[in-house]
Amino acid sequence: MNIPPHSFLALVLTLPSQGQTPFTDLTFDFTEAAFGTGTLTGTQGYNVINDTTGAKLTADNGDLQDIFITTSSSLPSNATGAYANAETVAGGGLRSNHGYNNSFSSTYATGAPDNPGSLLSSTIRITFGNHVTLSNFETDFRSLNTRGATWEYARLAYLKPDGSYFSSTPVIGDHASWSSATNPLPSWDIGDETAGNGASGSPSLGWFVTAANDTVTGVGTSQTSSGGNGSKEALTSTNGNSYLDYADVGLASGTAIGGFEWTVYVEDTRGSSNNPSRWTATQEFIRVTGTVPEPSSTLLIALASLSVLRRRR
Ligand SMILES: [Ca+2]
Ligand SMILES: [Ca+2]
Ligand SMILES: [Ca+2]
Ligand SMILES: [Ca+2]
Repeated sequence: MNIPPHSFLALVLTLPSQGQTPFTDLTFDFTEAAFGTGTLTGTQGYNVINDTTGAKLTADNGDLQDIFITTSSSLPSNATGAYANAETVAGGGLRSNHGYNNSFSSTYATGAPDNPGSLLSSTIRITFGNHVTLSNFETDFRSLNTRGATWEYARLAYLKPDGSYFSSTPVIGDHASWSSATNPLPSWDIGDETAGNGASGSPSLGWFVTAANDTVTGVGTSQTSSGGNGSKEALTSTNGNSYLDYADVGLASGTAIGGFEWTVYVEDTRGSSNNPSRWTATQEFIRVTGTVPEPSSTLLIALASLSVLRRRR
């Protein structure tokens, strides 16, 4: 090819902008072949949408990766056997496994107090390629705020297109402070629970917490035990349905988003006589509406091609 670079650039810039192709309610439950099964580490990308037609792919067609999943965790350094990891499972779902693998006495050095307050977390962040724009995102979970000897709770966040949060991260604090923070109950439109026993709902734009804390009883004694599951453990009764959607977090219909992030926490509220405390929480599906590709991608791809062409000259 013997086109002077400037002429080629002019040609690229005058190409008509490629139209955007809408897709509606594409649902992924992580059983799709692209996701595979097994432990996730770092960031992994998946090609699951046809970038031209907007259709869900059944096999890799070689175009761009559309969904990216990033996993991370934080473990208390004083708690032997604390763990957190994430995996895609064969039956479907994106699961976090987290907890304290050892009995209390094998977790801490001799003399550790009841309710040591150690906190672990497991974070899963889902984002999308630049060629994907999103105008709706629905998702569902199970086992976010489960009863047991330790306190399991979760924070869920919609992300702006640039990956930031819509509002600052809600503060939950430890088991005791959350009890006082939610007594009297906050004025959330959903999530009212027993006064003084924590609460679940949307504390601020883009955020939802499942953080009832009467899931554990006897905190401060030598042997805590199970209370009841949090009322939003599986996001039932959330504005007329049983999954998370824009209405649950104050986002207007059609709001552009860039992704979603969820973090599950376990505060070690155990007493010295407790056994191991192991947990899971599972994202069952995501359902997305939007377009491919974004308006500028034709130009970006063309410019990338130009760059390749120029290197080859
Ligand atoms: Ca794709
Ligand atoms: Ca759970
Ligand atoms: Ca809902
Ligand atoms: Ca549900």
